[in-house]
Amino acid sequence: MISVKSCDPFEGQKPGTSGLRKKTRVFMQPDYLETFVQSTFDAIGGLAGKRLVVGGDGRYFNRDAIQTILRMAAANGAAEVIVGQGGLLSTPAASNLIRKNKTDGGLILSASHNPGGIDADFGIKYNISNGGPAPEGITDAIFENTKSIREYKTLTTADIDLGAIGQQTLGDMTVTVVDPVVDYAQLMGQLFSFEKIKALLAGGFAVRFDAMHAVTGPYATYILEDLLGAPKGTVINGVPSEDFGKGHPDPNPIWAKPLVDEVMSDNGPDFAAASDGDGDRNMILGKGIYVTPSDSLAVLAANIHLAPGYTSGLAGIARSMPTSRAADEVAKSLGVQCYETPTGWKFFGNLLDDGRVTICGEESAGTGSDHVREKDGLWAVLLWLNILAERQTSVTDIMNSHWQAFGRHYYSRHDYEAIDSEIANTLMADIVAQLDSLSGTKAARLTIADANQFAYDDPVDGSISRNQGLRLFFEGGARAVLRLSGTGTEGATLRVYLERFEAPNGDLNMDPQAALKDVIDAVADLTQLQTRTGRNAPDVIT
Ligand code: VG1
Ligand code: CO
Repeated sequence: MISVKSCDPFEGQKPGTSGLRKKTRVFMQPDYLETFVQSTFDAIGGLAGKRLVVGGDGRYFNRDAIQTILRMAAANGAAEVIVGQGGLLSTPAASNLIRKNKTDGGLILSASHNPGGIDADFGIKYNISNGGPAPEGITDAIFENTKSIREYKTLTTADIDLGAIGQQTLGDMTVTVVDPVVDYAQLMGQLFSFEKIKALLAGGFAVRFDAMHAVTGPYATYILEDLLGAPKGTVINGVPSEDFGKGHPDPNPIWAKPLVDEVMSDNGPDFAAASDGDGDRNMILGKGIYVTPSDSLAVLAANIHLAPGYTSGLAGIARSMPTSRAADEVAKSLGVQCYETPTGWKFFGNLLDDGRVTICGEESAGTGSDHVREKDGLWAVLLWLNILAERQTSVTDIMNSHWQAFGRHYYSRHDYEAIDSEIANTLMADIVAQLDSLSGTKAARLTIADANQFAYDDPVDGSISRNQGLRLFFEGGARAVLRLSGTGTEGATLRVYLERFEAPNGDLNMDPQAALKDVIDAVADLTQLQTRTGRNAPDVIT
């Protein structure tokens, strides 16, 4: 039993969308990680006799953190911890292992798309026995515990050999080191027609996958190159490094620019994709085309029955509120419900567990299904490949025919990163203060029809989540959403989500920024965000 030195991991702030994320050096302070871990074990009623899965995206401090967690789990009476070899597990693979081994839960070490390294970011989150992120009841309890915790339990033991597959003992606890890839690859083989994808690739269909020096490297190399026969070199940046090659493992047109440039060039691949640090998100590209994540969700939903694991179709679709309403059109045509949840995967868990939805997605490039309880980057890539193999056509053709059938939801997200927190909070508060009087007012060339803050009533457990983003609905159907990021570690990040619908008989081939010009100007006019933040353009446009 070790007394905790004064330490408040959340700094009095309730956790955001995905556990605890801070600078790596903050995590490396004495007792810091321990405070979070013991608070988590206490929040789930202790660990006696329980089994956990532990793994991370391989960033700096991953291995040390795992050794600390293993000692604490043993001291807290756990029966077994299953760890990925080398401490590696992608987030969806960890979710799969929790479900497959029926463990009580798991700890995932990642700050996802945030850069890694001693001067970058680290993170940790707890997942429950369904394999999904802990719901707010548990994250709130962890947060409360961190405020009052006085001591934690650990052992003084040598390190476990994380390289050796098989069982070792730590105190009275079993540590089972497993290959991080095989179970996951097996699951993918059950959901998709590897034969069809193999034939597509053998026919010369060229694929490029950018693992961004992060955890999907070993998964993508094994599945795409070894199992599906794609040529060596199909996977680039495929060896996970502790600082992600000093890059930013965020699969978007800014951080994966070399890949985007390649597909836009004359002799680029037919299909390209990238994944983020922990492997739960994806970017999809075809020759000459970037598929927005919102459109990807809609296309996957409309075509998912072509994959063997989904031949019976969809129970329903769920999307996060800022995600475009393209998926709603698909749901309508299939006669199934489309649920709208707050940002963050944890809200999909109840809907999936209750059998209400089969596929879920977020505008931030997270897509997934009921096969695990996390978003899953490679899953989305393989589903796209399975669909392309069945339809024998190009990504561009699939997009054009989708828009001709359903209309096009022009969409873009503008991020203003690392802005002063006070400026960001005041900007949001000022709009909230005017919310009731905004209807009918002009903003640049548009008129506001309605404005509100999104609140979610969970239809399964009845919980209510309020203040989940500011929504501005304009006359004519355009929409803008403003919210502050919950995953950043420096200042505040303001996300502005912009959307406008164009019917099937309209102009379906505009440049998205041009198509959204009126909405962009309306938000600028209403919030004066450029004057307030001192930025004349967003840092990242997706
Ligand atoms: C961002 C995304 C959100 C996603 C979250 C975690 O959150 O917008 O859609 O679920 O990251 O994804 P925020 O609060 O910064 O907007 V990941 O890949 O970091 O686990
Ligand atoms: Co991620």
